[in-house]
Amino acid sequence: DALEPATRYDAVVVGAGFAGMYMLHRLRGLGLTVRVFETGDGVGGTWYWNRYPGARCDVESMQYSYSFDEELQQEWEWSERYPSQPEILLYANHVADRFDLRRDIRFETRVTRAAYDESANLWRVETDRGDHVSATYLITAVGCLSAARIPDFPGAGSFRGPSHHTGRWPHEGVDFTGRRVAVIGTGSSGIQAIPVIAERAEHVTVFQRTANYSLPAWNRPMDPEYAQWVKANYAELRAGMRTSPAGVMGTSNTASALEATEEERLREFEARWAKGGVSFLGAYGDTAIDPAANEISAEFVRGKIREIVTDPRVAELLAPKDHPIGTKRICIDTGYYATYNRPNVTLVDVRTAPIEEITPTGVRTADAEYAADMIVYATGYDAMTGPLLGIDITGKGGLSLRRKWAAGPRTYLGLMTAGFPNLFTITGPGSPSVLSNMMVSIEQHVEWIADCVERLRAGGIATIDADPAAEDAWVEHVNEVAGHTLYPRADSWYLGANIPGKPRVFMPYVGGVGAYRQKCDQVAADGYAGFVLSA
Ligand code: NA7
Repeated sequence: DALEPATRYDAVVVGAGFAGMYMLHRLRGLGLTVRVFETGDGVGGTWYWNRYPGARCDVESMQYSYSFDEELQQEWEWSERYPSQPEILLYANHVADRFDLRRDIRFETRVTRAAYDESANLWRVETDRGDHVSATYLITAVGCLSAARIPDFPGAGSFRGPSHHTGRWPHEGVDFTGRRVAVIGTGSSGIQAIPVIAERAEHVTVFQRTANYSLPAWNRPMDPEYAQWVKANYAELRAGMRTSPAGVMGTSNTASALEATEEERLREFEARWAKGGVSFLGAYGDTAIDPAANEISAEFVRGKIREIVTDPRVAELLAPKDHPIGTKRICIDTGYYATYNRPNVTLVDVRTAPIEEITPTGVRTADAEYAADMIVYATGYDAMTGPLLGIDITGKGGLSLRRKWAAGPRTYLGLMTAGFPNLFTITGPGSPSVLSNMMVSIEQHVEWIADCVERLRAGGIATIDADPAAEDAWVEHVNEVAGHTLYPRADSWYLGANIPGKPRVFMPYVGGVGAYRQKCDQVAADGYAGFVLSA
């Protein structure tokens, strides 16, 4: 190997969000030399980039944190029921300090290429800063919603005012005072940002293509007694989360909505609505699989929207009708629907009259022009595959990942893709990741990968690769399980439907994090069944 020793690592990790940080910590614990590359100038990933007003996690604070270190989980104090972006970023930085992570992270550096060198059994990694390093293991921790996307609106470059994507928000913040703000997009990001922007801006025009279901967060200061109770019972509670369907606390009923009486349903729905957050979706066991059962939940939420929003025309526009509830990632809001009762907020339906162009002074749709001083793009991401395919990755025999995944991503367990030995993808497509509490999924993947690396090294195994047959079977299984649910009925980013030309493939695994963990553990216990190991 002609490379200098300083450019040779046991492992390269791409990304310093929660996945990359923990991966670094675990690999160090095994005595490996590790280099992490991170595009941002700090840790935190999603929470580093998403600094838009109102940005908040939709998983509760006490559940959205690492569980791997007892002292860490006992010492950290969350101030609210749902954690705000600034507080999660503080937490990420606290973890980086506590485990002295930064010394192995190269910031402001994007990995551009990674090629597997078969003769040396090494990954050759290049960055936009001219680094050339090599590593036995390449581990991507690039996130699932990190490739921000602004639709290709004609004239976007001509707009005279500032425009910002929610996922690339300026660090110095944005002053909305006296501004007329156009917000495009009503997914989680738009739904969180709009109420906060509306409090400050002169006027907000919201451009909605698809109405989304949003549930109230009822966010509030952390109840210290509750926090104490959770901390005292963390071991048991975390164990429950790991084996649950979505990696969160709380109870999901298995009963059918169709078998309950109207009165029973109302009681159940009202109780869960009053509790707040995702618990509403757990009211009945058939919400995600039976259209009629789903419609009952959906109609309850529409009823709430009609109660909250005073203008019936606006309420009807906000009431989602074209996809089953839960088939696009559910939104959790603070005052979203009520915001439309403000005199300075206008809702524009761009389903019937699409945006045709951005002009120097605003947004022009098929039937009107709306003046704006600023545009906020809450238009989402090239989810799951975007960040991976953003890197030019080539495996065995020069096979490029972009070519291999041209018809959609193919992985075994979302952990590896055949033909790319020793390349692990944390929360990759084919894993439950985005359908779960990310922290739980991240920890599971990191621990599985660390374990695997440890066993490979102990056993003198040079490479691990997915067996193409096992990969085919897994891809088929992921598809089949999704096909038993209502998920494929929505044009969601789970399906790549938000990106023109992206193959329509259901990417996450809907089987649940508990069942998935069991499967991964079984595979490892069986000597990595479905993987090919070579000495
Ligand atoms: P999402 O959920 O992908 O939302 C993007 C929004 O932008 C959604 O309402 C889109 O409408 C809208 N959009 C996208 N392109 C257009 C065009 N061309 N015209 C009009 N409207 C458009 O992204 P978020 O950032 O809100 O949330 C991402 C995830 O982060 C979320 O699921 C949580 O897990 C956290 P569409 O629905 O496609 O009609």
